[in-house]
Amino acid sequence: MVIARKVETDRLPAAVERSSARLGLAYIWVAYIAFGLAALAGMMQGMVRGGIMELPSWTNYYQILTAHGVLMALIFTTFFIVGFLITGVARTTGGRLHGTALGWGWAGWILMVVGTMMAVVTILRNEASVLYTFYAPLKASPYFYIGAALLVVGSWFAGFGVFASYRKWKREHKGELSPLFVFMSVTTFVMWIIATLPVAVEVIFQLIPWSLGISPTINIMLSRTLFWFFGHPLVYFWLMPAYIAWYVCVPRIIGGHVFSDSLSRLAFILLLLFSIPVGFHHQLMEPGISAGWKMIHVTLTLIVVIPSLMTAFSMFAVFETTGRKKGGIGLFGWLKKLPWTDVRFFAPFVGMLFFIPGGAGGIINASNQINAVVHNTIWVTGHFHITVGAAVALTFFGVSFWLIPVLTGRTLTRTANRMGMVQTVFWAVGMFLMSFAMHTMGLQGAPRRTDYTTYMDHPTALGWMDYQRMMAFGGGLLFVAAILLILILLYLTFYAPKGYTEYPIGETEKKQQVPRFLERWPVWIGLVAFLIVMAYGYPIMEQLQHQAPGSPPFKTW
Ligand code: HAS
Ligand code: CU
Repeated sequence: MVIARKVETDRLPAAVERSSARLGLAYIWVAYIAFGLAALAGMMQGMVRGGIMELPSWTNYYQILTAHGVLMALIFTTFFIVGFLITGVARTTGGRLHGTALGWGWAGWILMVVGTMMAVVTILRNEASVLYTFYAPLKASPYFYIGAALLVVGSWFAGFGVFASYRKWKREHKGELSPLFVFMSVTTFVMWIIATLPVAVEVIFQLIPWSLGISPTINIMLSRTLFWFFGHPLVYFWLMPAYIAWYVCVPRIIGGHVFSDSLSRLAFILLLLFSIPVGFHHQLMEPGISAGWKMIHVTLTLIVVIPSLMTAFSMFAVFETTGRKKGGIGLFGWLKKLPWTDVRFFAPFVGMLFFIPGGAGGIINASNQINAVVHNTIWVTGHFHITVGAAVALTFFGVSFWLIPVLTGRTLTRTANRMGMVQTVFWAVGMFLMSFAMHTMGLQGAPRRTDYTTYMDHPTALGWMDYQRMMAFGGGLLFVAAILLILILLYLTFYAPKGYTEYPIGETEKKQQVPRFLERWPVWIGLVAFLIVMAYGYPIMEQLQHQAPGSPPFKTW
């Protein structure tokens, strides 16, 4: 295991040059500040719902739940993703971002920080307990929505920085295939920019005027449709960077090779095409959308599962071929040869394990009739804690353990590595217990997004209490893991020994022929547009034409 290669590599230049590293670090640290606050809120929620603790009178469950969801799902993820992708693009396009890309990167960071502050302050002032989906007719202060819009626009700027680097690289390497990491980052941002347009429309034309009192009512159906038009690709915006780490970084960390360049690119193109036209799988139980359109979205949802199955296949292939090359024999001998004590591998690997039930749960959710059983129950909360909260989050932690040392010119010491392993185990056990309890209670009908209640001591609800306590216990472990993580990352930022750390970028074993059409952006973007118009055009037109009476705003807290 090569973790601290201080002595022999001291003279190597840093993988990412300083000005780019500083930008990356600025993104990563905002991400982890949000993460720390979100973890605290999460732990309190678990305790409250488990009946273990009561909140002081100046706050309430829904305020804390909103803080947790917004900080974790929207702020931590977006900042981390930009920090990771932008530095990876720097690393694979010559070690640095040029002036234009850096400019976009910093402009994006400033907008995102301002947006974050606006959203967080309104939540803290108890003016925005609308949860992270900010569903109408719950009404937040207009500053909350403006903050959310700035966060999104800032992330577009970061995307423009990635595009600028890509364009420059292409100009300087005429006729060559772009590096895999860059290709995947460009795909992720193209998907993200297209997917955030509908939520921008919702926020700018519906929520803000309504929240300001300019328009007295809101078309609820339309606002929810526009939200999920964005909301599903949002979860793939979290997943795709984790996949980049799996496809590109993990093979290098374990001393293997990227399984197939073409397959990896094809998986990303499929994610670009099919992440977006599927939002109705979040609205299967809603009136106002006819069954036929729901059916089309369900079918497309099952198609977007395919690139994930391709990813599972590739990762198994990488693990097995690498393990066998290292001398693993028999049916499972190769497993023993994987670097189990290297947290850079261990954390994302545990994430992958979580994604097996996570993906299966997703397919359950998407199955129209079964959705009636699980929708709006705490099962769904269980589902997204093992997808984004485990598969994605553990991968991001695993990346942080090497990315922060790369950016600060320090090394991941043996002790830090060991602490990282402990942290991973705490996170995994906490998440397992919590999400197991959530899935089980959800099947018994326990609703999501509710404060502590025994429903007037109804026997069914009393039967959930053991699971609620299990959830709270899991949440406690997660909080311990979060504190430990932040301590390790502080150490890696400020105190770890100086030295060279590798930015792991895997390559294929032999040069592979990659079909050029995979990089024909106009074709793919045209196809995305076609799929979107096909899946959403008619239903949105209908929602505009046959409007139910609009709703005035509600402040329920
Ligand atoms: Fe989901 C609700 C359907 C994936 C996140 N999802 C949510 C919500 C969130 C979320 C946040 O159809 C709640 C939103 C809210 O607040 O209301 N989801 C799916 C489907 C998939 C899926 C079909 N979801 C995700 C991912 C997420 C995420 C990824 C975050 C990152 N989801 C739904 C539906 C709902 C929903 C409904 C609405 C429910 C309702 O009624 O409200 C699929 O894309 C999943 C495909 C994945 C796989 C797994 C592949 C496995 C891999 C690991 C391989 C492991 C290895 C380990 C290699 C098929 C890649 C090797 C092991 C060795 C032993 C060697
Ligand atoms: Cu979805």
